[in-house]
Amino acid sequence: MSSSSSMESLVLKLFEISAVKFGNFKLKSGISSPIYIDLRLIISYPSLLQQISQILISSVSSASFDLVCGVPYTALPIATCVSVTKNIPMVMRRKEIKDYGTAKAIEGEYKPGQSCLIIEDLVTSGTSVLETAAPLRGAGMKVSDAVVLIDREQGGRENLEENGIKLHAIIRLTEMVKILREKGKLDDEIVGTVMKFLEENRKVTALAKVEKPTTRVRALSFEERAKLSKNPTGKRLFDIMAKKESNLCLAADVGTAAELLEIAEKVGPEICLLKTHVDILPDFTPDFGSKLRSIAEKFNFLIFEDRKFADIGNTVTMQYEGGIFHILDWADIVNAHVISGPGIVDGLKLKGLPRGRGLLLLAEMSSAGNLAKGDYTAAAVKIAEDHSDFVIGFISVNPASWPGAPINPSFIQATPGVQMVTGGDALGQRYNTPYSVIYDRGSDIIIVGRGIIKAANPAETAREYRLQGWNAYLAKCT
Ligand code: 5BU
Repeated sequence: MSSSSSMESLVLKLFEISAVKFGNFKLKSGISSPIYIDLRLIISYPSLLQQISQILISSVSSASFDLVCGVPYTALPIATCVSVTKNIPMVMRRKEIKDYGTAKAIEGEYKPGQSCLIIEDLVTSGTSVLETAAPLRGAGMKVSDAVVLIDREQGGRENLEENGIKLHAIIRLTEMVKILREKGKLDDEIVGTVMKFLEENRKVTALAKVEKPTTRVRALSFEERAKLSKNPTGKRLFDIMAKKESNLCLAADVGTAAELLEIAEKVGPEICLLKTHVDILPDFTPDFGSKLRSIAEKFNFLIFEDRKFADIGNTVTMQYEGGIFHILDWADIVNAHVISGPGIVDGLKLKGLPRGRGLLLLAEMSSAGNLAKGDYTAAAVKIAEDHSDFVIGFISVNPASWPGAPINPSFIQATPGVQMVTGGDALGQRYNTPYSVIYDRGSDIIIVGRGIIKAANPAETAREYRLQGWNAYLAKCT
């Protein structure tokens, strides 16, 4: 830990360059804060940047880490200075992946098993550190420590601790305020307002943004909603989610049936649901369904064939039951477009309900420019309500934005287009993060494909997605 005089000079310098401001600031969420910190400015003051980097690195033993990674963007120059000074290689996490085919989530060289120190300028709830830790862990790196310049003391330490990360903070915000008061930079009134604000905003739930809207209604738990579902598969899914503490669905879009069964075994403990596209498997055999079902029983997850039925009722009865795939025999859940009208639900229900199966309706889609919106989405909700013994919920993207939201809680919302970073692929897919899907957009289940199956360690990455999805759910229920 550095001496108190060097800390004082640092705080005064930050105040001088207006990296710490006092007044009345409207935060993104709309609430007013009497203090605002913006450390992006420090790149304009090289000696200050150097001073900060020196202090940061002296607070942790450099011998313990193989790599450093700054949380983008503000901490990147700090991490660079630390890397250069201590001769520790750096990796960078991309904030956005524009083109999945060419861009990587992590830049730089690393090996699975290497330990990586996260460097951040300011920690509030810990969300941004966790968002950086997740893809690093997903790539096989060990993340156990984060060093930050300023701790706003709003739950970050506890939230990181819960996720296995020890926080090393150089200075707490309340200490900074005290130093500025002692040096005559702030009057007692400002100090009082700021301290009160910090006190009132002390508890920030993991992954929740700093300022939760106070009017928010607590979401019902999955246990409570299991009781509301009128369909046995809907009930089971809620029960499994609650029991396994998982709202993660794996989109198992792998090349062969053999690979699918293999990944189901690996990721099984982390998921509540496994989604298939059975028509992409070149080595499909009639025993595929029973093999997958025995893995599903072993790990207690359900099977969802993403068949996206779209025809008239009579045709879909045959497509559901017959053909080569006999989907009805092994898939607990299937889905359908509502383009052809309610007859499609009647057709599928005729076969599915006697077997206790459930149906998800496609109310929205994740791909750019899709037409499932507005009246179409509302029509899907109406059809679901009219068939709530068989329809268990929706494929959706932003159910919180639907008219009359939140809609009937007996319905499950499942959302594809999820990765640790926002962005998209080259063919129109669009990605949101687990937190934004579950907390901001009001969904229940994150459906993740390439984010897991293309990871160096799918099981470990699935765990990260599960924890992110689950923490976001817990934040809604409190
Ligand atoms: P990804 O690799 O996470 O992009 O995979 C997403 C999966 O979800 C993939 O199997 C799609 O077929 C599926 N999906 C989707 O991405 N968007 C939609 O609107 C619907 C399904 Br419906």
